[in-house]
Amino acid sequence: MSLAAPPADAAQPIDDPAAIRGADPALLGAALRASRQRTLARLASYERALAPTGMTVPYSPEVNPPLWEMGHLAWFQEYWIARNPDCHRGIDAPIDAPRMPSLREDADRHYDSSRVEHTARWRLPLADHAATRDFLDRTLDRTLDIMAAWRPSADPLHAPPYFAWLALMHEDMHGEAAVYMANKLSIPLDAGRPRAREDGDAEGGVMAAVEIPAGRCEIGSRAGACAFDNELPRQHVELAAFVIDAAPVSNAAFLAFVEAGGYEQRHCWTAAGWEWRQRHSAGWPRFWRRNGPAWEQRWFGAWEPIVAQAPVCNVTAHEADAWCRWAGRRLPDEREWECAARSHGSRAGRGAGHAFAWGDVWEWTATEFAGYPGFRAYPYREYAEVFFGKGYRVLRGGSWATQAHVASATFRNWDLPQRRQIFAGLRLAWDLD
Ligand code: AVJ
Ligand code: FE
Repeated sequence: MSLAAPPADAAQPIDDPAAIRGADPALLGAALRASRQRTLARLASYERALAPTGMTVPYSPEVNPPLWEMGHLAWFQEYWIARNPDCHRGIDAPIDAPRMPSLREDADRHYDSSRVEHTARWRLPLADHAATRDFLDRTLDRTLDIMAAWRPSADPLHAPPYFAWLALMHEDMHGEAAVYMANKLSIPLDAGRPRAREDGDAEGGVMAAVEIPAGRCEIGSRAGACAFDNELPRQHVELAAFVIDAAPVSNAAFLAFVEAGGYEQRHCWTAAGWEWRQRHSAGWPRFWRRNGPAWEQRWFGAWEPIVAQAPVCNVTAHEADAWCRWAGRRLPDEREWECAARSHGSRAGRGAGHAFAWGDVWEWTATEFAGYPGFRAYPYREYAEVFFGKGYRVLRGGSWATQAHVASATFRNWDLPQRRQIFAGLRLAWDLD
């Protein structure tokens, strides 16, 4: 290991998705601790806002009960690490080995997301705040003990404690969920905002686009290291020439569509999109409102002026599709997005100066979520496969609320096209002819 100080702008290994995917037990232990600090800080904000109502929130398909989320984090980590008899085998562990008992007798009954369906989570006799905290603390202690005692196998490819990485990614994905749920529920939270682009024009258009010539492109993750099953197998794809914008669509550019009456023009919308728009009487994005001549956006309960050069956020895939039709463009498919991000992008350099800037909002793509050719579910069967072929759309990139070590050019996120609680926007692509 080099002891030279890294340049000031270089990502630390703990923040670097590639480094964390090959991390040793010490770094993963430190990362799990740091993520837990963030989890607990958010929990404290929820406590302040929701204690008067006993930590309950109204039912919505877009959120989970906060204490269920917390118990689920503890359950997940314990299930894959302390309770997993084959944890030490990392990526070679068999999937179905019976688990050792949990610290909580109700753990599998209450917190296993594949056994407890979404509406049932509101009806469970859940542990209270103190007991849930205790479950979080004690399961993390056991994980950290296992990391401290970890003996890497002789084969360096099999050395990484895969399940510690998986639990880390899981905690951070739920960490972002805690942020978007707080935004939806108007819970004040010390969180950021998508960053405004510095090199857009006055209307919010961006000056440059990236031209990708026809050819072969590699997508997906390397087998053998820590990766999600849905990123495998790595493969070559043939793409026709296309152009993709250098940045996501801005609020100003989206507003032009709103003010041109785009939400009233049937021809801008797909059939499913128009049905959605009618059902919700939507006239603009969910968290916007008009205030005299100005437009405002609600962030964590506070109304703020819309930032023209910031990317539009919290739109559905239906709205993204409609904006594209109106603009005479299309959404990229996910392979185009990954190809552009790999060859021209960098999340660390998001904002000005990069040919392909990403990482401030998730970006809807045109792709329906499915396995790559040759997909094999492993090891967390309920992570991705159960969502294939059910109308979920792929999102790429990451938002300002995505923990740095989660967001990589290969990472695939997904949600239903009508969802708008997540920090999702869009980017335009078009064919080159
Ligand atoms: C990858 C964000 C779509 O929230 O359903 C958390 C992440 N999976 N626990 C989701 C996840 C299981 C997943 N997304
Ligand atoms: Fe989960």
